[in-house]
Amino acid sequence: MNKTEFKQSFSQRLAEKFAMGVADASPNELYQTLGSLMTSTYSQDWQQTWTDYREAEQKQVYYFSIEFLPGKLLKSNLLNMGWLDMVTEGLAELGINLDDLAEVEPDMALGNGGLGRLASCFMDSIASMGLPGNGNGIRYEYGLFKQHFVDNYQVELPDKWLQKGNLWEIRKESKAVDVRLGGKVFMSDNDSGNLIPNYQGGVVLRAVPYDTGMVGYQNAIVNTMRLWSVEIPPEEEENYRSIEDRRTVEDLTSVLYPDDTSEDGRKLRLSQEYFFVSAGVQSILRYYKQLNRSIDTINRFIAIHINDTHPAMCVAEFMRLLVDDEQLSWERAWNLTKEVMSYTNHTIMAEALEKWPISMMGSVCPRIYQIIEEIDRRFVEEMTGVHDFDLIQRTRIIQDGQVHMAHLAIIGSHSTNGVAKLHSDLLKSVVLHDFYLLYPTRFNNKTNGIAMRRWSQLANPALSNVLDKTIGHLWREQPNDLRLLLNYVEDDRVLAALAEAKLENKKHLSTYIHEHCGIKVNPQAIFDVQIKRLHAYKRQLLNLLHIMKLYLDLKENPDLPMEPRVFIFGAKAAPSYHYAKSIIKVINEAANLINHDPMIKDKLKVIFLENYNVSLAERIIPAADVSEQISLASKEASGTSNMKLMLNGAVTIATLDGANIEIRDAVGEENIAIFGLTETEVYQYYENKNYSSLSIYQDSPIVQRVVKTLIDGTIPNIVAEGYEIFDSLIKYNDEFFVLRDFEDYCLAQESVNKAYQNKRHWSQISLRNIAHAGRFSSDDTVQRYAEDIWQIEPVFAHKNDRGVEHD
Ligand code: 9GP
Repeated sequence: MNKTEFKQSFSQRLAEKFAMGVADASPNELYQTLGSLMTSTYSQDWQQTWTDYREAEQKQVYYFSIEFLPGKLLKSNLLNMGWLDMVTEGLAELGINLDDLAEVEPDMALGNGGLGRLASCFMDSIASMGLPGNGNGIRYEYGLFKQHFVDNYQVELPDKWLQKGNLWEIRKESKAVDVRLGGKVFMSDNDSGNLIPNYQGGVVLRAVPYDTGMVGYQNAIVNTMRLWSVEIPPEEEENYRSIEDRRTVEDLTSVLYPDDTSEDGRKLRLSQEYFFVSAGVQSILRYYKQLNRSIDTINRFIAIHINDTHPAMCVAEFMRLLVDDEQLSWERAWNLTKEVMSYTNHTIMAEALEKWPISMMGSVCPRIYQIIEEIDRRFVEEMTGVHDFDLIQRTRIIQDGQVHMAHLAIIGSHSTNGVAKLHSDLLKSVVLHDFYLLYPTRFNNKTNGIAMRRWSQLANPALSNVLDKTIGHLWREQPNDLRLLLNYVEDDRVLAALAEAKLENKKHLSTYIHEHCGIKVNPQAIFDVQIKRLHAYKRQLLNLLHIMKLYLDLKENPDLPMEPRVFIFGAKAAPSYHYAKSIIKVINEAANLINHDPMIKDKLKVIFLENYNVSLAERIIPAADVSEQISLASKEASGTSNMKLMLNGAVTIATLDGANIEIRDAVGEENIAIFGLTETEVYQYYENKNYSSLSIYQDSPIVQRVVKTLIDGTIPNIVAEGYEIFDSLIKYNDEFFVLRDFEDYCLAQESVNKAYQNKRHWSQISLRNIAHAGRFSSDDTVQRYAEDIWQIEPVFAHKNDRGVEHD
């Protein structure tokens, strides 16, 4: 479609849909019109992609994830369709600003953070690499809560993202499946002497899929992200007369991560997990049976990926369908299951490695529990005599009345991977060491990656223009081409252009900050950014303590030679995570104090932006000078904001944790500020049990001075929170070694301050960071998954009527 045709089609579609012309239409009506024009255009490719996969009997991967965080799709779909420039211009000629339409789109936030965003980067990359892959998840009616600050406290409001409808999704009633929850199950012989389950009680619910096209980058491939929503089957309607009964059903896919502080919340969570697992696996088998292939070859056509432990029941559900429905022997079914399944671990934090009480699992999905018991029994039988008793007891699935989901995922699959080199090594040597002894060949590393298109081309047009002018356009398709930028590290014009692009982005962000926080910040200051979930191990507190040090230094000496700094935070705390919410309160109060202290002037500002989400990340990241990646070494599995910020030219202050290590290896020591304990030193403290935050506190006047601001009234309105945090550091021995790393962190900060004073040198460091970011493209990451784990290949060439060909 050319621009003239687009304008015609757009106006015609607007008239058909809303019976009005451009002048009368609201941004939402214009957005709906554009979206519908886009979906009707790519739906041909979507159908064709699917037909190609089926006809060629391509092996496909199904990526099961309880979280997806796509953010907004309008611009990214336009970019991938090859329409972005044409539509931007065409709309402008009609007097419409594309950005105004993009504003209207709700930010699709069906995830909490890194895990969900990674899943969405993968969806983009899988399609863009022409790989046959599908997402499988839950269509939550309410996404991640909206964060507001009231009296500087976090307050959570519901995210009604579906209120105005969702134009990207298609409800596919014909693809619905039934999922059974609760009740009891007894096994008995059928007429042919096979064991079959007899179900008593419980409920049968309808899982209805809503499919969203995952548009590949200018390759005419459109894959599917399938999200399941619960409905009452029409034939069951009469059993759900009361509003309360209906609400119990609807709750199943209503909210993301229901509060798991209560028994009911946890049960609901487990039900959600089984619901989307069962629906997804059933629909895969239904598809496979249409191919008319023997069930024995299913591993050659289907791969199922278990993203974190939440979908680990895929193992048991797949077994259920093969054994109960297809009547395969246990052994045949088990071999197939292991070949089909693979698992990624995303954290070493014990709280995220799920365990479910056997009583709860027995009541939510009794047949699945029986199957897990049998997997566990056979595991113990198989290992007995081969490995020692204690090792078997430590690795079995059912222990102390609980089902260990990570154990199920590892035992029932052929591949377990971590998400950065250090993390994968720690899995082998510490966290999952016992399993590594049992299955050494199953373990591998797949360092995370990011969808470069969203985080550079879409988020940062100013930088993209400089790159186009300097190294040509090819980097847009081949991010490794960013290395060409290294040829310009001494080129003053390029360095100045990069600095100018950064300043432009900082001005935009300053305007946003002024509009949303009422604070004026100086775009010439260092924009120092920490954006991620609020968690003690991520150590936003360390950042705050350093800010307080700067504040006290400035109060003592207002003429202190320092580059002005704006510290920017974006973070949501889990609603039931009290300590994290206290940290938010304290940062907000400190910000209020510092931002309004006339002595500090422009030298220091602290901005905590409300409601951090994908769209806000797209605003903040291009404007960042400094990227804070300061988790305690060994605790952050990978991190991905570190990659996004580096791609946008920010200089990283980092501990040697997660993917920071690979970033350091890529850019070299001189282009990153590393500080803090190494993972080995952290583990030495654990082994020797000799960490004492109190001694550090007593021995270091700086630490004392700064930590005391939590309780001595320096920061107002934080009596309870201040003591809570103070106690966590001093009385409870500082779980994440904040005080141990504090002085080293201050030195790293000082080195950044110094480096920024020489603008040319700073731009050179920034350039090197951009130039080396290409290796963190999720296109490469999914390619490695495809080759090593899923064994899937790109689809064959086909041409659509837009003339786009995939080869
Ligand atoms: O905490 C990890 C984060 O380090 C990683 O980048 C991300 C994607 O792999 O996963 C996060 N883990 C979770 O959100 C829960 O396991």
